[in-house]
Amino acid sequence: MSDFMRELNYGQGVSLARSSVNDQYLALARTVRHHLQSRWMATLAKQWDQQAKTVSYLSAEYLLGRQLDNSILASDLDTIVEEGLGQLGISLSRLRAQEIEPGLGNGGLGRLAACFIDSLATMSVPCVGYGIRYEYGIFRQTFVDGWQVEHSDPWLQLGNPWEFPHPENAVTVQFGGYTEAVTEDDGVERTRWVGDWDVLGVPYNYMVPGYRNGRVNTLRLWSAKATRAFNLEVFNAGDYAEAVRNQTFAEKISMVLYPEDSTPQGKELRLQQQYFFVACSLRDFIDQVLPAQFDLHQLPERVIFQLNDTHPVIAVPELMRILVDDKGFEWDQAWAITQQCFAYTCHTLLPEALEVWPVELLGRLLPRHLEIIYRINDEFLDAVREAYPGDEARLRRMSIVSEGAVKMAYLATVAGSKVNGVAELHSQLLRDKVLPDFSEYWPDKFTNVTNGVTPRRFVRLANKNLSALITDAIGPGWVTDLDRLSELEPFADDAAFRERFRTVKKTCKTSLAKHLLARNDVVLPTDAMLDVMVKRLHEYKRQTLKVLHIVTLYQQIRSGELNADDVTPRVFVFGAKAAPGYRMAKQIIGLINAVGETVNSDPLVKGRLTVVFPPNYNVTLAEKLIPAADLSEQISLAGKEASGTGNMKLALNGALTIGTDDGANVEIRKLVGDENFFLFGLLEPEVEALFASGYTPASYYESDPQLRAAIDLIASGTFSGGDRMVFEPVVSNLLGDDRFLALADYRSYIDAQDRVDKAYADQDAWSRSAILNVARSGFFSSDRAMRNYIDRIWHTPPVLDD
Ligand code: NBG
Repeated sequence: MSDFMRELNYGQGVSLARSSVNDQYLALARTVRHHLQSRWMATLAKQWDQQAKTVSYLSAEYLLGRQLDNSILASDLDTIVEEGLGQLGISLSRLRAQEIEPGLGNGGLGRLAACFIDSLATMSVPCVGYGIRYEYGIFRQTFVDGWQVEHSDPWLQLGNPWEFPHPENAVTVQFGGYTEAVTEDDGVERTRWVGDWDVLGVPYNYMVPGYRNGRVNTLRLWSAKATRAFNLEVFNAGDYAEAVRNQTFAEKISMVLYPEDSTPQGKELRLQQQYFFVACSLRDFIDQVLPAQFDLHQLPERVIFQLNDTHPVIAVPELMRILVDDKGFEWDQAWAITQQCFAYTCHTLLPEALEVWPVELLGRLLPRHLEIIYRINDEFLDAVREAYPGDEARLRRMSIVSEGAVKMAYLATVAGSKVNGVAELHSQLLRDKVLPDFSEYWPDKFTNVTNGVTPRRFVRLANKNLSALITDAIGPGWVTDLDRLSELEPFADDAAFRERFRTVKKTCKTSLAKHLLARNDVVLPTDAMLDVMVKRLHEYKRQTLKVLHIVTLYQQIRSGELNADDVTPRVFVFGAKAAPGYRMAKQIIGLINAVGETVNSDPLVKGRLTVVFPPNYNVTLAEKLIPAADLSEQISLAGKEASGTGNMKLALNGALTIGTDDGANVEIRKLVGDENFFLFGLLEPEVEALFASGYTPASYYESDPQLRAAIDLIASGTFSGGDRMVFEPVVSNLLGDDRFLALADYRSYIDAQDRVDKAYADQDAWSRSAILNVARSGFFSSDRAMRNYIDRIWHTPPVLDD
């Protein structure tokens, strides 16, 4: 603790007596950070010595969650810290609560990136994560009268002890301008891009500690600064705003995270962000990570740039530009290298979510890159023409550039050595539906890697009680070898163990209740089934279907059809942010809150049905909520959810899933067994068939009295103070359009919920199923996902001790 006191006194410059909680938090963070720093240096030195192949993960988002706890856990300091602070009369949990989580991501895609870099560090595999240091992360959500209101997230305001700025390694990135042909000294004609304006990218390094293995990798996030921030002459002339205009203009590039999930935001600024961070990253990798004078012909032996969705795909023409224009490579040679250095992960199936950029915009912002894309496309189409002579329609379908727009997913597919989806079903549909021509042309290029989640954060840290129970039963090895959870299987049949498991669940609920009371002044009953639906708000995820279930139960009790005493007490917990511009999603948030308000205050259902919707769902809240859950709602329309990762976290924490045959649910069900999973809903081919035959949602409304009663109750204004117009958009959308087939799956969903109730009535059998869910979910570790990427795509061995 002398380290802590030194940091407090000399780092923060305060005495213990006068220190604020924030001072103490910062001092503790720096103390822990010191522990990791020597390991960080050693890891980098070892990787340098071995000139090891490195994963360069390019991702516009990293949803990291809080750093303090994870760093303490990774460096095995838990006990020392807790005891040491205790002696000083400081509570660790108070300091923990002081940390503002870096919300540099929207949802699953950003959280996945964070899980992956955690796993790579734990597996001693060299990795640099590259991304953007957004000044403002994902917006903070509050509710006003039940409606979402967004606030900026100034997460850096109180200081950030986890980052190391390196302005001396700043990179200049240019935009705009034109290209020209120049004859170089060697007499060869080359293209030169003359930019119009530029910005500086300043790197901020973050440590990514492996779990107790002495390894620390790097996450490098870029912050935009002006190259010439300040004009003294103009300032002296008195025009202060004009004097800093450049600064404002440049800094906006890394100012905010686009709060979109699954849909592209076709904004010029977004393209600027994308090019900004990949241009910085490629330059950084070549200049800083590789040795000076490195022969770039060998690049594929030293790096694989993993494209996390299409956001970083502009890196492909950027590497070509560097090789051809800056380094003087022949085009063919450069292309051969580029194709080996990239791989692409697709994270969606919604066609509207595949990024395209208008040719006009690309040409204006990145004229050289557009030329390069045209040439890549021409040569690619020549090859296709040769393979399929005379098939003009196919050429049109496969063209990277079409109708004035560049399709980034196509560019990534053409350039990547591998293309993968994120769950079996998703990869299949990606091959068959999204990129069929490409998978026919390059069958071996396509592969699957089912997502995973880090057991360190989402079990070991989030659920200390369950972790202790597991370790007690099978030893601590599961934390880095999650398959070993299978050794828990026999314990499912051990009555005493089931009892202990139930006690753990109960403890998690109590601690969640305490947390929600302090956080949101919400009272959470702890003796009911905790039925959890946490994820971004999206129509395809079908939060409305969940609402229809709640309203159905409520309606049945109100009408006397059901006796309240016969209903399984449930707490329905929602967590969801809606993209600020997504009106229907915001309507649905309003509806959930309105239903909650009515149900929670109706004495008729008191203690039976409770709706809880804490605002601002984030990683920190997830870590509290997931351990307490009994039931996991994974109810997307089949064929729409690429994978899901919340489903994995919930199963690993002993929640049973009610879900459709979609994304990774398919694999969860296969592994945990049908009898420990509540399946419902149309299968993906049935969805297709229903659309093909002409879907009429109103017919389901007409023919199912319970469904009709539920929708009528919403339409009647019961949840909106009698005002029938408030939720009219939701109702008319369901009855008139219902793109995501909520009404078609309603009956099957309600029936499955009845099965849930029956199963829950036998607590002992339920615990058995829950334990089996834990025991059989080891596959969903992100360590396994990383092994798959390494074997199938990256071929990056670990750097081990000699
Ligand atoms: C999301 C999918 C999820 C998936 C995560 C991580 C995007 C574009 N996609 O199903 O919707 O689990 O990616 O792969 O955010």
